[in-house]
Amino acid sequence: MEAIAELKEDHRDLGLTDEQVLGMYRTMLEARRVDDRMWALNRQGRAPFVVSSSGHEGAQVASVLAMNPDIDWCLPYYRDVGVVLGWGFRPLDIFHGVFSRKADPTSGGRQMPNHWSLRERRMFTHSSPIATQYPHAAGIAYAIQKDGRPGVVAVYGGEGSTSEGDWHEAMNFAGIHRLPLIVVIENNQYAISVPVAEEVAGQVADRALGYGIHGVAVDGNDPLAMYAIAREAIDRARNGEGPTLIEAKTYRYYAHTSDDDDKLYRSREEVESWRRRDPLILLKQYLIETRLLSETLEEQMETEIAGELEEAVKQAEAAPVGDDPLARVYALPIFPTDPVTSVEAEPAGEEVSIITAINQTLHEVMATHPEALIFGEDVADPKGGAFKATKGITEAFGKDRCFNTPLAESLIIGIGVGMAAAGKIPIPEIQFADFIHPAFDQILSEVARIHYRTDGDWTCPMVIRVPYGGGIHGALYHSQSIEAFYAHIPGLKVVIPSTPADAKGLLVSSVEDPDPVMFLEPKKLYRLAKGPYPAGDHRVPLGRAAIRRAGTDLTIVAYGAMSYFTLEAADILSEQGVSAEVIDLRSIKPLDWPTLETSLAKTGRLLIVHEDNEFVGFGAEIAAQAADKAFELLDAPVRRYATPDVPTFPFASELEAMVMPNTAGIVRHALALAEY
Ligand SMILES: Cc1ncc(C[n+]2csc(CCOP(=O)(O)OP(=O)(O)O)c2C)c(N)n1
Repeated sequence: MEAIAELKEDHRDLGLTDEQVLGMYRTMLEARRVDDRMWALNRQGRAPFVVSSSGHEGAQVASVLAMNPDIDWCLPYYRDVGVVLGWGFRPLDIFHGVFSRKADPTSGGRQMPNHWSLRERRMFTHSSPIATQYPHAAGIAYAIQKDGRPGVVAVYGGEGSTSEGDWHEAMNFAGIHRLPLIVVIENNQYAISVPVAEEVAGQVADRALGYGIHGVAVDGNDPLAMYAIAREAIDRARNGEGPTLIEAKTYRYYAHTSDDDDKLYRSREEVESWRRRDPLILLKQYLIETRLLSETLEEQMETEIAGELEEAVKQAEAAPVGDDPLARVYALPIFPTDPVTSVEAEPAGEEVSIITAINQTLHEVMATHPEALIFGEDVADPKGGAFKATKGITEAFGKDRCFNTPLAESLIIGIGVGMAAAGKIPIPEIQFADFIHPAFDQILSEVARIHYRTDGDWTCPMVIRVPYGGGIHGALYHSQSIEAFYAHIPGLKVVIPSTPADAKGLLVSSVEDPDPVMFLEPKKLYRLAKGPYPAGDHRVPLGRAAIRRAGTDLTIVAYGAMSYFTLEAADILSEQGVSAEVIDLRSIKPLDWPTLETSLAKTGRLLIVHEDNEFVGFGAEIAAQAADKAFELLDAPVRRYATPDVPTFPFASELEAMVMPNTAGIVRHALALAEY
C-alpha cells in the first residue's frame, strides 16, 4: 500500500491563519458529507438524481478560499459542492435543489440538482450543455475590466469540457483582452467513461500557451498547493496581468452521477489508489501533525455537520414545490390584445435607407444607454460592419464599447450572456444569418432560457442583430432565412423591420426590452427600402403589426423583404380590381394575432408570404392559428407562397429568381385566392 503523501506547503507560509485552514477543512468535510447524504437519499429512492463531488473538495474549497466572494464572480459547474459551500451556499440551499423545491435559490426546482446560481453573490447560473459557461465568464470579465470594477471571475469545469469549441473560443478571447479570469479545470481523469488520454493530447494546462495565457498544473488533492496556485492566479488577475488556466489533477470517488456505473470503465484498484490520496485525509493528517485538529475537535465538527444536514434534509424534503411552470418564460411577457385596424400613418422625417436608419439608431442608442455594447466580426471602425451598420460607432464611443471579436459566433453570443449578467446591454452583430448556426446552442440553451431556468432571478437582455435573406445574389450561404428556428424557442422575441422608421422604432424597443430579442434585418431592403427617419423619441412596440394597405378582398400577411414586394403586388392587384389588405407583421414573436383576426373578419381570405422555405416555415404557424381560431371567418383555404424545399438560394441570378418569392408570384397567388 502506498504511503499517504504529505502536503508540501505550510499554511503559515501561504499567509493562511490557523482558523482559515481549519475552516477550509470544515468546508471540505461538509462537502463530503453533503455528497454522501445525496447518494444515500438517491439509494433510498428519495432523490431522483445525484451528481457526485467526492474527491474534488481540495481543489474546490482551496480555490474559493483564495477569492473574495464579496466582490468576485463565480461560475461553478455541476460537481462543485465545495465551491458553492465556500461561496456562501448553505446545505439547505443544496438540498432544496436535490428535492427540486420552490425555495431552491438556483432555479426554484426547474433545473436538475447542482446547477447552482446565487445572484446576490454574483454566482452566475449555468446549464447542462458542457462548456457553455466559459464564454459567459469571459463576458463578465470583459464588462468588469472595461468598467474598472474590482473583482475577478472564476469559472470551473472538467477536463472533458476543454474539448468543446466554447472553451477554446473563450480562452482565445480571454488571452486577447488579458481578462481578469481564472479557469479552474478539475481534471478527474474521466469525462464520464472517456479517459483523459482520449480527450486531450498532452496536458490540459499546456493548452494555455496557445492562447497567450498563463497555464499551470497542480495536484488538486493537495489543498494547500491548490490554494497557493489559486492565490497567485487571483493576484495576477487583480493586478491586471491577465487570465490563468489552472489544471487541478484530481479524481472522483463515486460514479459520474447516480445514473452511471463506473465499474464498467474503472478498476477498483485504480479508485483505491486515488483514495489513498484523498484530499480530506491529506489535510486532516496535516492538521493533526500541526496540532490544529484534535480528535475532540473533529468529532465536534462531524456532529455539527451531521446535525445541520439532518435538519436541512428534513426541511428541504418538506418544502413546497413550485406551482407555475408556465410563468417567467419572459421577464416582460407581451400578449397582444388590441387589434390594429387602420393603415399606419408614416411618421415625418428625413428620407433614408434602412441601413442608414439602423446606423443612426445605433448611434442614438449608444448615446442614451451607456451600458450598451456593440461587438461582432468587423463591426469596429474603419470598416464599421460588413454592411456598414455600425460605421462610426467605435470612433464616437470608443473601442471598448464597439469592438471586433474573433471570428467565433458562439463566443459572440456567449460573451453577450456574461455582459448582460454584469449589467450591460449587449448588441452583438452576426455578420450573416447563414453563419449564426454555431451560436445556436448559446442562443437556445443559454440566452433564451436564463430567465426561466433561474425562476426569474437573472435576465438576459440582448439584441442580436442579424442580416438575413436572399435576393442579393448571395448563394446558399449568404441568403438564408432563420426566423422559424428562433420563433420556435420559448424565451426569445423575434422582430423584423421592413421600413426605416420601423427599423428605428423596433431597435429602440428591443434595446429597452428586458428579454433577448432576435433583430433580423432583411438585407435585400438595406438600400432598397427608403422612407422617413423619425427624429427623437420613436418606438414601435414589440408584438404590434402594421396594416400597410387597407383592403377588402383578401389579407396578405408578410414580413421583411416580402412586405415590400407585397406592397408592390397590391398596387398591381388593385389595377386588376382586387383589393388586398397588406399586413406587415414586424414582430413574429410575439405574434399580433388580434390584428390578423380582425383583418380576416373583413376579407375572409388569407395569403401568407415569406421567403423562408414553406415546409415548417413561420407561415405554417399562422396557417395553423387561422384554422384553429378563425375557421368560421374563412371563405377559402389559407394559402402560403414561400420558397420550395430547396437550400436557399442558387448563386445564378436566373436560378435564384426561379425559387425566391417575388412580386409577380404574389400577384399570381393572390388572384387565385381571390377567385377561389
Ligand atoms: C454538450 C454536451 N455534450 C454531452 C453532454 C453529456 N455529458 C454530461 S457530463 C459529460 C462529461 C463531462 O466531463 P468533464 O468535463 O471532464 O467533467 P466531469 O463530469 O468529469 O467533472 C458529458 C459527456 C453534455 N452535458 N453536454
